[in-house]
Parts: sequence; C-alpha cells; structure tokens
Amino acid sequence: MTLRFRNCEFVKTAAGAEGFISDGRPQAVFSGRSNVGKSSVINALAGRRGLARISSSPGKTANVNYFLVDGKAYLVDLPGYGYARVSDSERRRWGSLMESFFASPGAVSLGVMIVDMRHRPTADDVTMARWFMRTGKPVIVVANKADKVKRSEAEACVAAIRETLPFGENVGVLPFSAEKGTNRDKLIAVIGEYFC
Ligand SMILES: Nc1nc2c(ncn2[C@@H]2O[C@H](COP(=O)(O)OP(=O)(O)OP(=O)(O)O)[C@@H](O)[C@H]2O)c(=O)[nH]1
Ligand SMILES: [Mg+2]
Repeated sequence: MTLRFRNCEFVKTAAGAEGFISDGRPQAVFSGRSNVGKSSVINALAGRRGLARISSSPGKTANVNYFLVDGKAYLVDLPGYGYARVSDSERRRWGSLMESFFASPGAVSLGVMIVDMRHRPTADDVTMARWFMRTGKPVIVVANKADKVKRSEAEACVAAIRETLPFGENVGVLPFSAEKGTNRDKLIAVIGEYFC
C-alpha cells in the first residue's frame, strides 16, 4: 500500500474497548515509554506539528488516539508507560486499557515500538515488546532522538537496543529523529510495505 502521508487527520480518542476502531483498515500501533516521543514521531510522519499533542512533562497521552492517513490506514498512539510518578490507580488503568486493546480483533497490523536511541531499553520496554510479539504481526523498532546521539556512538546504541529487546534478527531498528525528520521517508516506506 502506498501511503503518501498527504492528509493526516485526528479521528478519535478511545478510553476503553467500546471506543476502539476496527473497520478493516490497517493500523500501525505506536508504543513506547512516556516522553520517548511517540506523539512527536506521528507528527513528524504527518508533517504537522500540532496533530498529536506533545508535552515536555511525561504521561500526557492517557488514552488511545487514532489518526487516519490518506483515508487508508490508521496510526494509533498508545499511552506511554514507565513513568515513575503515576499513581497506582493510573498504572492499573493503563494495564487494563492495554489488555483490552491487544485483545481486540484487528487492533494491530504493524507494531511500531519506539525507544530512546540514547538508552538501553528498560524492563518495561521488554514487556511491551512481548505484547507486540504475541500479536504475531510484524514489528519495527524506531530509535528516536537520534539527533542526541553522536555519529560515532550510533552503531553501539543500535546494537544495545537489538541485544536488549527480545525480537531477534528479523526486526529492524531504525534510527529516527522526530525533531530533525531523520529517516521520515524510510519509516513511511516501511509502514506502507507492511500494509500491502
Ligand atoms: N531532541 C529530540 N527531542 C524529541 C524528539 N522527539 C520528541 N522529542 C521531545 O520529547 C518530549 C516528549 O515528546 P512526546 O512526543 O510528547 O512524547 P510521548 O512519547 O508522546 O509522551 P507521552 O504521550 O507523555 O507518553 C518533547 O519535549 C519533545 O519535543 C527527537 O527526535 N529529538
Ligand atoms: Mg504522547
């Protein structure tokens, strides 16, 4: 499927299973730690800064947000995890929202696992990776904030990410910068390829 990302629009926010979309269009599901830049990556792909809400304080995206690309496919922005200063009840809410999301038919066509290129993935990232693996769908790892990594360190960063996440050889790790637009075209191509 060729996606040009010419026209990206916000469709809806879902706070629970009754709000999830399942209309046969493919869905690329973006997940990662709070503040890693999920919403920023979506905005970079869309070429629109204000599409998904961005915040310098973590935990701002608490629900599941759907964006429609060229009328053909969805980008799904999941709420972030791993932020220390959330209450137990918020954490439980996140867990049950994710359980129902991943159990919902057609929820995931492609997993887009976003990690911070500067840091080794956390135990929470590994847990999220396993949620994606259980879907049996393809996954791509996006190593965001590549603009913060020295060129000489890039290879070691990618190796550490590969080593820590349980995906294995066949899953690609793509250095990315939502800030600079690095590898935007590549990620767009990958998403389109997995959707054909
Ligand atoms: N330098 C740099 N900063 C980035 C990049 N992507 C995102 N940021 C910054 O990281 C912060 C968090 O970005 P968000 O897109 O809101 O992160 P999120 O993962 O959606 O966060 P939650 O919704 O709270 O889970 C913001 O201050 C962004 O400007 C990047 O590629 N490079
Ligand atoms: Mg967000």
